[in-house]
Amino acid sequence: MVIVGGGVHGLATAYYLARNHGITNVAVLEKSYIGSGGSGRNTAILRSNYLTPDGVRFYDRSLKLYERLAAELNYNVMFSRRGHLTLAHNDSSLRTMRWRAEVNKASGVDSEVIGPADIKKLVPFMDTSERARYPILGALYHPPGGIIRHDAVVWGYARAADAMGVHVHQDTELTGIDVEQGRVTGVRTSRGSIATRVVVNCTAGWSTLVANLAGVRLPVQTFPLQAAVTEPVRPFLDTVVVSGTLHVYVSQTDRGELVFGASVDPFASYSTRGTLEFVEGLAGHVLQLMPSLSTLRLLRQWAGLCDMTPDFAPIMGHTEVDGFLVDVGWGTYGFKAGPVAGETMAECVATGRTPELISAFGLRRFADGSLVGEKGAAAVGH
Ligand code: PYC
Repeated sequence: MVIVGGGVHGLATAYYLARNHGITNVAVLEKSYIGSGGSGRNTAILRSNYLTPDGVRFYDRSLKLYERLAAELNYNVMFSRRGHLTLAHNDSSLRTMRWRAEVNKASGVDSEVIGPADIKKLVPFMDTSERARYPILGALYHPPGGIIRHDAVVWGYARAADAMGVHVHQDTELTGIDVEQGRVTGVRTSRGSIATRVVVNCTAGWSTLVANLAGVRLPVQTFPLQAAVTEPVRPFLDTVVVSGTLHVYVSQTDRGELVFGASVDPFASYSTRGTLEFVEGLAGHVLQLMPSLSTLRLLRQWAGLCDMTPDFAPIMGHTEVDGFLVDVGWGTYGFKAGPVAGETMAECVATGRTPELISAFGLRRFADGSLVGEKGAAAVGH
């Protein structure tokens, strides 16, 4: 079978096909180098504190797979459980945090709403006083959340899949998908053709273009999401902090750098260039939250592409073309879903059945009107 996209989703799908189902006749096609797309362009935040029961169960499984990934792959992916705080600066976000906490707890996921005094204990340098320009009323605290080394995740899955016989073809662009009488028969690439009955679209940014090659239309729009990193400083922040109201999230890596992100860019585009407008907005918001960071220098910035669906939940599973499957539409949630997406897509391909964990995420839901509604769990505004 052929997997399109050599990011964490494609490589994890190949790995679980081989490991869980003994299927090793698999080619992963990557038009650039592995991890060059969204997998290498995110802020590596892991969490499962979602809003819908479908989302919570799904991301909880991913977090559990991430927690044991280093041991499983025998590769140091630098998983670091930090605790994850989503700040509420007004009554309506506090209400959403309470809602999320209850849905999380009902699914056995550790999350609770805490007040300013407890936030201060977790992040002592944050201004939790009522004098702040945007006073903090409370936060959703999610102890299992954390960060990981995203490149290592990609390399670990690729190495393990390769060791089981999967072929990873870098610098190989998909140029066509052959469909005869409603079923996939092969693919064409910049380096030759492959006869196959199964193609899995695990791309981000290009997911609609790849689907078009099979004649499948996806309800997806692509937006850049920018991020930036500072020079390294002594460790002082061991929690992931998110403020949806101020459009900012921040964590400190093991190297001491602060990694920041904000909202998606306001225009649909395939651009992965950083903009001055983004850094100016980011700096303003960060300093409203943490004024003491004003002397830090930004080292670099980057952008990844986010494929947004109408309900902010992914599109996974079979399509109307027999043998053409999709694992797309991840918006700003893709990296943290890599392991569970790989595990469930592999099961879907190997058994021909849709696993319960992804049954809510099928493409048909847009025709049926049974949407999932995961926008309230976004780290920042869209
Ligand atoms: O969902 O945690 C998140 C996130 C952070 C950055 C982009 N998405």
